[in-house]
Amino acid sequence: MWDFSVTKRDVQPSFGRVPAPGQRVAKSWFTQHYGPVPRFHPGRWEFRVFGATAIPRKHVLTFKEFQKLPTSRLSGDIHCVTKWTWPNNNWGGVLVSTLLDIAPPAADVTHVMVWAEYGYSANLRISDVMSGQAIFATHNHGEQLSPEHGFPLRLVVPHLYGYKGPKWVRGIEYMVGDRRGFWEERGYHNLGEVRRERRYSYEEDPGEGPDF
Ligand SMILES: Nc1nc2c(c(=O)[nH]1)N[C@H]1C(S)=C(S)[C@@H](COP(=O)(O)O)O[C@H]1N2
Ligand SMILES: [Mo]
Repeated sequence: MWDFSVTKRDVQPSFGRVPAPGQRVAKSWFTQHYGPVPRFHPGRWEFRVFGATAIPRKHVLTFKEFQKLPTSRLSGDIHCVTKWTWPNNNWGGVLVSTLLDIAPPAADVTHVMVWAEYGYSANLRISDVMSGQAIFATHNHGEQLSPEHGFPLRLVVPHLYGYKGPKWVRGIEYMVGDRRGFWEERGYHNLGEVRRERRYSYEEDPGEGPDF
């Protein structure tokens, strides 16, 4: 049983607000990524939905087609495992759940891999992206994302650490089992929930706890 007294840190029940467990609020929005910032080629850009789709075919959307998808908003922080948090965001874009409705996964899909430029990837449980708590963001506070922050498209999943939110997203793969993504293969936690401080897979895991 998860007992909050085992951690010395000040665990906030509302992890969506800062301070989240073990985090500090940054004074400016840092950029954090591996490798260079890719150039955007609108004519060549496409978004691929592939893997275990309900209808056994690939869905490929051009940038124009992607821009016609129904948009939504989502507020939520970026929490980097290195302990900075960038709060008070108002993301605009396409909810992952909207895309799941438009290009449904097969019934036995349990996980997704979100793919980005240069082969960056992050694996997520389907339950983490299903019901409107994850967004393929194009905007923050009504402004287009800058290239450094993922223009034209990035994933934001506020209840998971930042590495679960690829910048420069190019597609989603539906999976019938789990596979580790880029940072998950390199020691970052496979699940990465902020409220449970699941940062690195070699750290002692507090185990399953209550949802609050
Ligand atoms: N393509 C790509 N996306 C990425 C990363 C990366 O290395 N490559 N790093 C992740 C990490 S560790 C964090 S904390 C966030 C940071 O987002 P920001 O640079 O917009 O603040 O981006 C995530 N998305
Ligand atoms: Mo990060």
